[in-house]
Amino acid sequence: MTLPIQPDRFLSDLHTLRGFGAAGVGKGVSRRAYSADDLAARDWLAAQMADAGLAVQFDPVGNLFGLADGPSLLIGSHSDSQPEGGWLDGALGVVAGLEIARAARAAGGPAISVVSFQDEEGRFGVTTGSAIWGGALTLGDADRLTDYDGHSLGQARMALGDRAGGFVDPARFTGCLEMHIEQGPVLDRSGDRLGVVGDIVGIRDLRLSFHGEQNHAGTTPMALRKDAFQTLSRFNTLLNERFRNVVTPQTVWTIGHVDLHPNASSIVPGRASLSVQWRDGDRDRLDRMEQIVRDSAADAAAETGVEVRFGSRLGLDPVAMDARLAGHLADAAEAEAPGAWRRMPSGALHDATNVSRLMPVAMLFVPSIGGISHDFAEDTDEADLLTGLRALARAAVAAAER
Ligand code: HGY
Ligand code: MN
Ligand code: MN
Repeated sequence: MTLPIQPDRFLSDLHTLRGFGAAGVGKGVSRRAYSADDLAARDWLAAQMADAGLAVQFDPVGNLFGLADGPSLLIGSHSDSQPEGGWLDGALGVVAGLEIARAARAAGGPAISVVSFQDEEGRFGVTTGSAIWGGALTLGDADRLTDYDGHSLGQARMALGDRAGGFVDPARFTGCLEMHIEQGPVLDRSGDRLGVVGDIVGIRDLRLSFHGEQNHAGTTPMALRKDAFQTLSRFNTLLNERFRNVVTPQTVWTIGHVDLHPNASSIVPGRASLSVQWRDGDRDRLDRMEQIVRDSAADAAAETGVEVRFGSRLGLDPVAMDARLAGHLADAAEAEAPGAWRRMPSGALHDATNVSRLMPVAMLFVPSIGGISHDFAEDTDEADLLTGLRALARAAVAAAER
């Protein structure tokens, strides 16, 4: 059976969703979890789900479900964004789920439910909303996580108001499919139109801070300084040197957030707060890297006479996708893009990692132009968005038939 998906409606909905938090140049968005734009986007999605005949349910963290009656296949992703994000990261998978659920209902089956997870982009944690639903993170621990402005998740989710209901029972779903932009260069460079994900890498994300001595930048002799930025710089040098013996060409690590205090040109910085994140497909390597991070921070602090403090540390282990569901995606990819698709790992994290603790799950990728994502410039050719939608719909029918 072929579902009566409507490409124009799907593209129109993607553009409408992009209007919530539209920012920057091109098609960029800024729709941080729990912001007014995020909640407005969720309310709009909830209305589309209701129009599609799905029962709308927000859970206590703001994960939004559109539920079909009885056992169903779950399709979705997330609708929050990075501070400078693209219009497709997460949104593509949610809107594709919505379109397939609508088409399936019009066709009289199969039963498809839709989800938009909350805070996948880690304002507070790492894939926070699905991590809580999947059991990787307790709601109590999550509530204590803070963003870079010091707001806690517990405070932020009060903005849900009376939207918040109970958690959805995962047992009602037979499995889950997530479509996503690749967010990397592999498909764009190879010319393949689709990617079927085999594994998703693991991640560790650690916050730490160096505490030195704030002082006058003109009068404080170099030998007497406790400069938190110099410690940070030394830490980064040690890290890159020491990682060399442990990493593979696929391993990645990033110091993506730095807050220097008080951040003024005539003041020796007294404090540097930062995030260190690393990703790899091998759990043991992730653990060995963590030891190097902690040792390098301690050594850099000792060499420069400052104190190091370690803060929250979050992590998700590498996971494999379900072979049966990935097989349906591979069959669908071959049908929609004959000879122009590949199996590949995911270097980005996805809600699918957490959902895999609850049910079989698999992922489909479409190309990212220039391999660019987590940037306003992120985009994908319309033809590729539609090839992805058709393949996902085809796989959903096959998965529901078992
Ligand atoms: O960072 C990630 O991999 C995801 O896009 N949140
Ligand atoms: Mn995403
Ligand atoms: Mn992302």
